[in-house]
Amino acid sequence: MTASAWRLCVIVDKEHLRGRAPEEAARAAIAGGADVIQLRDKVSAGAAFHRAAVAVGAVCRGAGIPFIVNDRVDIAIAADADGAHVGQSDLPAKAARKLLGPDRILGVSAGSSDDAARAGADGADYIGAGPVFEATATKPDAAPPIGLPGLAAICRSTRLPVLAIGGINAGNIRQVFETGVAGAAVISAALCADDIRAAVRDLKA
Ligand code: TZP
Ligand code: MG
Repeated sequence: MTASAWRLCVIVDKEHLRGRAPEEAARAAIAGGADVIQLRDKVSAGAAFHRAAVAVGAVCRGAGIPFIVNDRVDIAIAADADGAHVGQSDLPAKAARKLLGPDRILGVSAGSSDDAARAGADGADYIGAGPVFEATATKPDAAPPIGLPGLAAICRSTRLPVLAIGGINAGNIRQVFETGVAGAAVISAALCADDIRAAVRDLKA
């Protein structure tokens, strides 16, 4: 499945697991209908991040769902993930592409059409666009929200599939999809729920 077919990406974020194992959260998200899983860990040392990547990767592979590692291209490759996702202040997209090779998937965050154009030229397969809505506690360093008009502008400016991110929940996801995005990515709307599977099912519906 290429990124253009991803409707819902669930980001399994170490800081929002509420005591659950990352692979357990991934399994529940997949059961609810997640099309792709991304593992994000801003706090652990490399050993723990790698361990989690291997465990989540095994769950995704077993379910036939693509698995992406956030930030750490080295861990994505070592854990044999399907790809990596880098932000504007991470390893530059061109360098990430060089390490990933032509076949692994590269996602790049963009807050503007200029960012998206550069990402495309540097080898991105998809754009993570946002934050769309007011930053949640999941990303304290998030830039100001681009809003639905900003998201629509990015969608119009690129031929790459766009995954919207930032403050997306079951109450606003319909509007998000009206902008022309290929899909949406969520952290809290899935992970902060008591029942991840049910929350993801609601988002998907
Ligand atoms: N990048 C832009 S906003 C964001 C990231 C990783 C956080 C998204 O988390 P949530 O809880 O879905 O708003
Ligand atoms: Mg990053």
